Amino acid sequence: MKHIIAIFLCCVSWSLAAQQQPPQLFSGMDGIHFLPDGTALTIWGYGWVAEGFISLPGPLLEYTLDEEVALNFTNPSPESHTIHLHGLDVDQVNDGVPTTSFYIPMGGSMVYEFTADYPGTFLYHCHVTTTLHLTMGMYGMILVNRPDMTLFEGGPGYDANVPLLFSDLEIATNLDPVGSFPFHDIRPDVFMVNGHSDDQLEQAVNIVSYEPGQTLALRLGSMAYSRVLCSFPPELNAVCHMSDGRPLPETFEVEELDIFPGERFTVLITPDAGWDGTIDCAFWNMIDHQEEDVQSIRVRDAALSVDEFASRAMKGYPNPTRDVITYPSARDIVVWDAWGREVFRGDLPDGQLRVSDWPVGVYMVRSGDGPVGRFEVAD
Ligand SMILES: [Cu+2]
Repeated sequence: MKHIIAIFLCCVSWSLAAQQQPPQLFSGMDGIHFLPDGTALTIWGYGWVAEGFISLPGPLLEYTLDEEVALNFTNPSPESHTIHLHGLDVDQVNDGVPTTSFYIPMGGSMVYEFTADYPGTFLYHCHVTTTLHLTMGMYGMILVNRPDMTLFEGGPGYDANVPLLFSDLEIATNLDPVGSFPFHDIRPDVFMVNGHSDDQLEQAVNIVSYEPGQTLALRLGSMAYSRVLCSFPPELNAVCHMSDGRPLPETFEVEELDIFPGERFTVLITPDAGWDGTIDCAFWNMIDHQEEDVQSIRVRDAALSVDEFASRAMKGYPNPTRDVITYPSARDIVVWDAWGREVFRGDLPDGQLRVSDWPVGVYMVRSGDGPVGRFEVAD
């Protein structure tokens, strides 16, 4: 349930903020992304100005059907960027393709304006030297929701959205973007769902939880270089209703779903009570058709106990925190801030990390060579 609650909270706080002043997105080229082993990798990407850091993927942008959207964007980074609104029916000047509209140069700001006139699952990405800027991390997902929680007019209802954005990157490119040419040599070696891989997907916050009888709308989209093949176990009762932001003429029960770069699908699942399993997503290289990796999205009944699966995650309590966070393992602790700067290294004799004078933000923590976790210092 935590995952779903987090999504709801995100929507609520966004819409409250929108009534006062629209939030502002920024682009940056000095972001940090943590691989499952804790290695910090440079990324380019998007973040909220109010939060001040770049996330991978970029922030989820959620709008209500028929909303007149004013997407504020500013670019303090040293190169030009744009926001291409992939799949949305916007006019040419707001489409973010620089050759037919405009670049946002270093120090520039712009408002992208459009009407959210179709419900569905969409994507956004930078359209400047697209191949490079994409693999560096400049992308995110857009949802346009109907207020009555149906997928489209006359369509089925659902209880919550579950955004699932597939992507990949090549470590060598992120370490040396200038040396990435020619682009067709880029061969991804990190494969992600919502920016997470491997053990990170097992952590509680990334598990898709459901209450028996609930119907979840999986919002699947791909920003990967790879072809992504997802397998849906029959216990999920998965039915595909939408493709690329439009209702399908005929729905179909999903066992396997191929998602090619830039595609989106909306799949409703109503999992059987008590089920705990995975949607396995295979990443296939598009050039030589080799299967490179499988990432597993855990789906589980919210009533099942939490401890059995979260043991590999570095979990502290409470999270978010303002004063102290307590960890079960207390030796050889390293903490980084959202910019990848090491802010703590050492043991915690009483298991307690004191953060009362730390800036508000997201931090990564690792114990020895063991599990990696993430916590938030809140206001
Ligand atoms: Cu860019």
